Amino acid sequence: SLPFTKYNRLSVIYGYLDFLAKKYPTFCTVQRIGITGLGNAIKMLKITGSVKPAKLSFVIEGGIHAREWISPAAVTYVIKELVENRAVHAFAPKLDYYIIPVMNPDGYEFSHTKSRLWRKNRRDAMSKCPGVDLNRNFGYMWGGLGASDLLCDETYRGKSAFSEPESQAVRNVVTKIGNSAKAYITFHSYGQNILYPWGYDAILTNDSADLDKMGKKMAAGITSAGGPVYTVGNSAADMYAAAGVSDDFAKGGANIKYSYTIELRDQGRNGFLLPASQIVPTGKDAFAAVKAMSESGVSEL
Ligand code: 0X9
Ligand code: ZN
Repeated sequence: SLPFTKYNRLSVIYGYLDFLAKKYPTFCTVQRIGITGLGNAIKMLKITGSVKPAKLSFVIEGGIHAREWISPAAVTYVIKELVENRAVHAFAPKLDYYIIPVMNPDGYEFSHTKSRLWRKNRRDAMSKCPGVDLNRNFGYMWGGLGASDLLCDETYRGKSAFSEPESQAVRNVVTKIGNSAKAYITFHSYGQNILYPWGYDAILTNDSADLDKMGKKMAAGITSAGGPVYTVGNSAADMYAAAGVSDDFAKGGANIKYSYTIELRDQGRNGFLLPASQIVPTGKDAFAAVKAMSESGVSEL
């Protein structure tokens, strides 16, 4: 029902979410969790587990960076597997999934229509330097390393923590779910890395051994499904320090234990311009990671 042979525009992705909610009303609902500066809805699909009330919740978010087209595509593929292939009933009846495939709709559309390598949102679209890096705008250690206070920079953090409707929307979802939230995955590209907090500096959490173990389970799930090697490690150590990222907020601000950034394919050969022929294979990587987490001990906590 959704073509995974090409990168779909926002309206097509949203149409798919609405279609699922209509076709599977007993366990799929679409919510508008926010509205962007340019008036686009920020939509979330909630997939409810068959055992009610579900004990645990997973939050999955994609498309925070406009040009990383594989992220919304892979997250949409995960949705397809969970819903249409009934994976959700098979391995995760006790889980509720809250999935936001395109967190930055204004930027995503701009990268399709005007500027392919756009990263930020489109705040002050008419100004000389529009846009806030939404992955520097979250309110945990906001304003630290790797987060610029200069409007024109690619990593501009915004005027204040949670100044943007997109980050506010995600914060509100996470806060509303509360204690049942056990996992948070934000999908990006590229690099093939599974990264865990902290991202604001090369400091490990007290439970980093648990996060490392689960990260390795996800990486093993990906290779078992036929995918490539994904590295596992601390965000700031394996990549670079960046403050105000969404998974740091999920971990430190919302107390979600298993919080990760996953950088999808590839390793730089195509970079952000990953060919559409890679959508299905990369979607399989993402699904294998979600599945590994869903099947793990998390569900028994
Ligand atoms: O810089 C980012 O926001 C992420 N990389 S990307 O190339 N997709 O823009 C990395 C976020 C992971 N966290 C840290 N490295 N601190
Ligand atoms: Zn990114």
